[in-house]
Amino acid sequence: MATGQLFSRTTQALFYNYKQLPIQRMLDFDFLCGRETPSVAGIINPGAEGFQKLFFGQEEIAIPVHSTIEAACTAHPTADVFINFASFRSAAASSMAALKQPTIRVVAIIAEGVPESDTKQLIAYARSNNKVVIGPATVGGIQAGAFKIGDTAGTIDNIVQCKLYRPGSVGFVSKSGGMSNEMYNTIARVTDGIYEGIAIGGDVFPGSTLSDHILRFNNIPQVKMMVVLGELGGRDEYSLVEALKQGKVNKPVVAWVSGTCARLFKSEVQFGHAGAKSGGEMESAQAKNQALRDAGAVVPTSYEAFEAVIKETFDKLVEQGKITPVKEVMPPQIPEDLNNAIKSGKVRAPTHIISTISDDRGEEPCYAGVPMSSIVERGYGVGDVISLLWFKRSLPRYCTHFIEICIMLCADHGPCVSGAHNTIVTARAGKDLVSSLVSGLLTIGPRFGGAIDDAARYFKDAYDRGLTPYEFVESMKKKGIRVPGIGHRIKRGDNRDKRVELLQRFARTHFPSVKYMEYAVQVETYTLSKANNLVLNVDGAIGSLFLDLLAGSGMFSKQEIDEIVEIGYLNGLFVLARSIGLIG
Ligand code: Q5B
Repeated sequence: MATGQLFSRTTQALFYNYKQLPIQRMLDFDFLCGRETPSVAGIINPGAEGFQKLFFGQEEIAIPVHSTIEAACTAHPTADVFINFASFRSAAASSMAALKQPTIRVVAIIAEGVPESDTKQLIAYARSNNKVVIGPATVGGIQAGAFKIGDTAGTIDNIVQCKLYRPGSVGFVSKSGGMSNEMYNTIARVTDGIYEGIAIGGDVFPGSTLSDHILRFNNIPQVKMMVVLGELGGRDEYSLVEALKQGKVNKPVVAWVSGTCARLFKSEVQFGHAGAKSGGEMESAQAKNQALRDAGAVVPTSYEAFEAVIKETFDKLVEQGKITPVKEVMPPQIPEDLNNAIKSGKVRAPTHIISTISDDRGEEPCYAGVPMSSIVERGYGVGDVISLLWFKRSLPRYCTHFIEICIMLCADHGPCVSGAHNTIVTARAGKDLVSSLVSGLLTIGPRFGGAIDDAARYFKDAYDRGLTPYEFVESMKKKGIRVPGIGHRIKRGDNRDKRVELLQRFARTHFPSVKYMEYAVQVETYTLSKANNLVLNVDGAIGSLFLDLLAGSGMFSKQEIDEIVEIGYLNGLFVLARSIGLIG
């Protein structure tokens, strides 16, 4: 890298603390400039490791994330700029750790409020080790067309407007980061643009000074003139005055020290920055402007006249043949982020999923249109929630009560049934709750708990077709299909399943009609004549009673009932219920 140059088109940085937006802005700037490699080589996110997906133009790239500064520097030995987005509490320690890495050459500290004693130590270490600190309390800096620190120069629109995607002839340094954005605009309007711009930060003790950068710019052949924006407070501008007096700067310097309005106040005023307060006459904007003028800088009479003198100086250099204004190039278009484009109404995108039951777009989630607060205020139970989320309607209380009874009765059936057995074995093998639960749930099928839907299907078909229990059972036998909902390994005709009895009692009391259940009982009477274990089991009881619920409640059309039975919702009741026992 040439003397004086801090950055180039191949400079790469390590970014401390994962901040998606400024990193993406750096990568967007890279793309705008036509860089071949991303300017962020790695991210340091204390305690985290892996990758972060970001865009480089239209392409998605994975930037490595490291948990320590040391690991990042080892992994990316050519990344020599450290961009520190740590808070003011940890910025000093992490900056010192970075400065101590042999591969790191420049450290930019963004945080405001870093203790002055810490900054002084950083400055001392950096100077004695020939390293550069930019900041603290800065937005950073930019080399046009080459490299940008974090949020410098703001949005892509602003960067394009200020022509920062290609180098111009002006070296710019200011204390204020916010004002540097303003100045990039001003300079782009009246010159061929910025070559490099640095905001040194508003603290009393900046890591590098206005004169450090002016002297550096003086050694960069592409920089033909310099613009300085100082501010009241501190004596930094006087080191520039000294450099000018000693003839160390041989390119035109246009300067303005802002804060001349301070004299309008009766007492001392602290402006935005920690360092922006005049400690005495020497530190006033007026005194510093005069000193710079006396030392040979071009100093306007007011900030308003700053633009005109920058233009005059630039035009003179063009006339003298010292500047050949750069040829304009068209930067590429940065693809817009989908979310932003949608927000601004520029594009529309189809949704991936449509949910007709849940809606979390408003202030509170809704279940089938019923806000959660109503669910609580109306004293709804689990049965009501199931009725909303599975059946998209509020069913009468006797229906939702029936659903709750099904869940309560099927919650457990001893440790030896397939699901419980598997869950217990999995848990004893040391697996976690979810794995143990799932291993049990996966046993639910036609022979264990998963016969409710088939029971509903076959009982409905047989009843609706007017088959006698005999015709139904024998036709099933011919097909080699066991009647779903009939048969149990333990229960017998003389040792009925209590659950079945309880469900039947409830339905006979509350349901307007139990025709399907009565049909199932007739089927059971016939199968029991064949073998004593061919009882109506709990799956068969729930399956047939749910047909009665759907048909008798008057809340479902015939088509909807056919659809529910065909799709198969009802095994879900057993899954839900048995999860309670398996988790226990
Ligand atoms: N036979 C349940 O079998 C069981 C027949 C049949 C006509 C039938 C069996 C069956 C249909 C599926 C069903 C849900 C596997 C069960 C549940 C929840 C649970 C579980 C728990 C809980 C029992 C002996 C003879 C053979 C067969 C004939 C059997 N079933 N004929 N229709 N349905 N049912 N599943 O006792 O002439 O000797 O060849 O598949 O409804 O899962 O507690 O464990 O809460 O956890 O082993 O209650 O019925 O009888 O297979 O040796 O058959 O009966 O054809 O005749 P078994 P098998 P044959 S409730």
